[in-house]
Amino acid sequence: MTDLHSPRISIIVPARNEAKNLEIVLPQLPEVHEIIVVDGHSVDGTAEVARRVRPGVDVITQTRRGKGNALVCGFERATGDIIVMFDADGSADAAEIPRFVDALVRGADVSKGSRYMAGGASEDITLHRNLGNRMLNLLTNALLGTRYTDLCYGYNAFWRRVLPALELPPVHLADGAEAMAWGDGFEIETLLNCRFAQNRLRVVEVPSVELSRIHGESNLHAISDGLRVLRTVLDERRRWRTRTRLEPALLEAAIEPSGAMG
Ligand SMILES: Nc1nc2c(ncn2[C@@H]2O[C@H](COP(=O)(O)OP(=O)(O)OP(=O)(O)O)[C@@H](O)[C@H]2O)c(=O)[nH]1
Ligand SMILES: [Mg+2]
Repeated sequence: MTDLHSPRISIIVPARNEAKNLEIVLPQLPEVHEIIVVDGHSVDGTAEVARRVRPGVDVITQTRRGKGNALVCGFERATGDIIVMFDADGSADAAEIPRFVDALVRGADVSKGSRYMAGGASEDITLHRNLGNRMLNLLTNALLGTRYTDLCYGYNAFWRRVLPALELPPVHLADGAEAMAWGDGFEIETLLNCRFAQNRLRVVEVPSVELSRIHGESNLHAISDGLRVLRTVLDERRRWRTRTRLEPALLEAAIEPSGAMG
């Protein structure tokens, strides 16, 4: 059986007005190294409910807005070896956590949930969003040379040691701005997947069944958030190309004899 204590696991739960769902979801989580709820300035008592139903939970408030910023705040706070991204609305099944951890312990850098591989499914997705997701998967794989089956899915896990290589948006911006930065929104999963690939990390997809949100409404706006995902893929492709082109040039500069500098 999977040992959920070694390596140490940090479960990060982004939550914006999810008090009613957290009452059900948090007690279902296994005993692990730490559970971090990242509150998105909720007005429904999310933070208080989290502390009441799961004593010992670490509740922090995100620095800006958006699910992406919430996750990065949670990643920074985490002290475990493995980070598990876990939605607060009841759509992620806690019983699948060992599956994600297993893949990591067996050698993956990242274990990525997929609703579209054999054994995966979604009870929560609409026809339009399903179609949009499939198109974004195809396009991304064609542009980036990846083989993801579920680019935008939020249930994933990875070793915390890979974080610095991902260069995610800082939780505190130099100018102290509170407006959303790129990566702060629902494009975060896509951004992560692109950066995993850019860093040539070993990503193993694991089948996952997305359950229905229990209470409340989605924060996602299919069209505008779909466009953010699309822009992310295009930006990341450009970033990737620039970086690959830069590398040999930098290397040449580094080996240039010092006398040549004049
Ligand atoms: N802290 C924080 N959490 C957020 C924010 N936006 C979304 N979340 C959380 O991120 C998770 C996923 O958001 P959802 O609104 O369920 O989006 P979704 O899963 O794409 O949409 P549905 O499938 O309809 O539920 C939930 O736990 C939300 O509470 C935010 O701005 N801040
Ligand atoms: Mg959801």
